[in-house]
Amino acid sequence: MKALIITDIQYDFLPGRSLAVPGGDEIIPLVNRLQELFPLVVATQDWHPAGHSSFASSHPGKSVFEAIAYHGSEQILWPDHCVQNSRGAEISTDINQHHIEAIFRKGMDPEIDSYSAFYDNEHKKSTGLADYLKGRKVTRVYLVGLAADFCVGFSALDALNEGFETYLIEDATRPISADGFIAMKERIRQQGGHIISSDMVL
Ligand code: VGL
Ligand code: ZN
Repeated sequence: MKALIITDIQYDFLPGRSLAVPGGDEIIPLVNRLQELFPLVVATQDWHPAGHSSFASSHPGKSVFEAIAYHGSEQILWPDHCVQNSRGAEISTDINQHHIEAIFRKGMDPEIDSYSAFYDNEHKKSTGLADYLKGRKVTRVYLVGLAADFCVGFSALDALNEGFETYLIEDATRPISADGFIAMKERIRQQGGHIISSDMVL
């Protein structure tokens, strides 16, 4: 059984919004076409409380995109984004939601950021996605969405750790940083993941 995981296609990650991923809107028609090919589709939603510790605005004197040490690990400081119940946190209505069976939210802990669809960045709490997929007899996962070098990439690494055969569909994702995505793809390949193009699925 295979599943498609659609990561964070929310307004704040789309052009013109606070944490816009360049070209993020371009993937939406392809993501919708891909959904038709999967017996199971799930999505994730970045869902931060106002004043989240990953926001630069929560750290006076610090700038957006600066990396700081926080709780003993590195935290990149982001513009305010995907605040619970805000318009920016909504999944784009251009995404067909008829096939999406469940939406896994992440980033609710005010003190811990959460890129992966499976675990927070300190691997303290599971979203339940791995158990959900295993309960549905999924062995192979395909990842699409935003951003390639953060939430999609870290989801792929966790999927591999959870024992799923893992495919990142490169043209159905866009990165915040092109260089960051090159490094992420290397990590995914080293751990046994596959970087593929949508024409290998369609
Ligand atoms: C993301 C940075 C902060 C993502 C979420 O969805 O890739 N990136 N929060
Ligand atoms: Zn976030």
